[in-house]
Amino acid sequence: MTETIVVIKGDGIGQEVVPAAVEVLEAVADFEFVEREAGDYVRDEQGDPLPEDTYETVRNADATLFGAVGETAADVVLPLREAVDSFANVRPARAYPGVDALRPETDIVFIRENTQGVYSGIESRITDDVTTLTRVITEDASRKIAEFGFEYADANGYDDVTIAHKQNVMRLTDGVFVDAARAVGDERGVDYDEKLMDALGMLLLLEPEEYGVVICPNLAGDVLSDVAAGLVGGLGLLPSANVGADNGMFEPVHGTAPDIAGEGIANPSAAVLSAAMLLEHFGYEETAGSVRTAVEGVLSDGPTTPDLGGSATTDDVAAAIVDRL
Ligand code: GGG
Repeated sequence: MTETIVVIKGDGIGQEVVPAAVEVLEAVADFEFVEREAGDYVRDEQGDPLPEDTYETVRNADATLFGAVGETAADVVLPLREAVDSFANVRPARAYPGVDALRPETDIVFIRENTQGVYSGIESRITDDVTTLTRVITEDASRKIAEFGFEYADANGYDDVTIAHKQNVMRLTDGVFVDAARAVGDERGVDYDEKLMDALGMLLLLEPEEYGVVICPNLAGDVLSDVAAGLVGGLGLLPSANVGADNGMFEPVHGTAPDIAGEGIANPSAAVLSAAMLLEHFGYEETAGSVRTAVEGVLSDGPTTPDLGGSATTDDVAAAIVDRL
């Protein structure tokens, strides 16, 4: 069977790194690619950042490869995660040989709850002066992400599982989150650790080697994974998978990088590593492994883009990865 992959480049450097990832996928697999549009520029051109056709195509495809969007993240990324029925956002932050990482011992995977928390999309303007945001946390979704996180740790050989929360302040919502996650850990009879998410931000910098899998509510996962990107060499290195039961969306953790967009020098590694996660999603483990090895080889031996100290273009790096395949 030929799987159908929707390709959405989005804004800024999404336009540059996604074609690099598609080039790599074309070199190793036989997918049918269908291009669709979304993002700030689509809002500016058509009035709607996420056309109905894009949403439906993503919903009915086998998987989506997504780049980045800017101001329209809430109108694009969140509905698309819902379209692929994604409950988990997997964000590995790993240091690679040859990359000048602040903390080369970092190997942490953030398992981010992908549907709730302050990203539930319930905001109101009460008066000109007063706005509110509703933070939704359910036991069901918290159990589901914890089960996924503990299972991920077990399947991928991580001994350290940490539950991140802020239950001392958000007593009810994070109370439900941490109680559900604890219950899953206890039922499985495995060791786990708990950390207040703000303290964890500091501890990741001081002792990243102490952390393996971090199970966290939505916003905490978004923030902490960017912190960890700083430990391993920057956002150009972090891929992610929005995991659903039968569908998925794969996107670099980075945003649109307007400061370098259009220059052709964005690091495509995060997008290519996201493509490797897409291959894994279909069970093509060996092919995913060879893509990862090719990326690691290029990160180690070059060429590299300016964010990693080199002078190569996005296309140079993509070509070097494909050469190794
Ligand atoms: N590919 C990453 C991207 O588009 N980021 C925009 C953003 O702010 N996303 C919010 C999120 O990941 O929840």
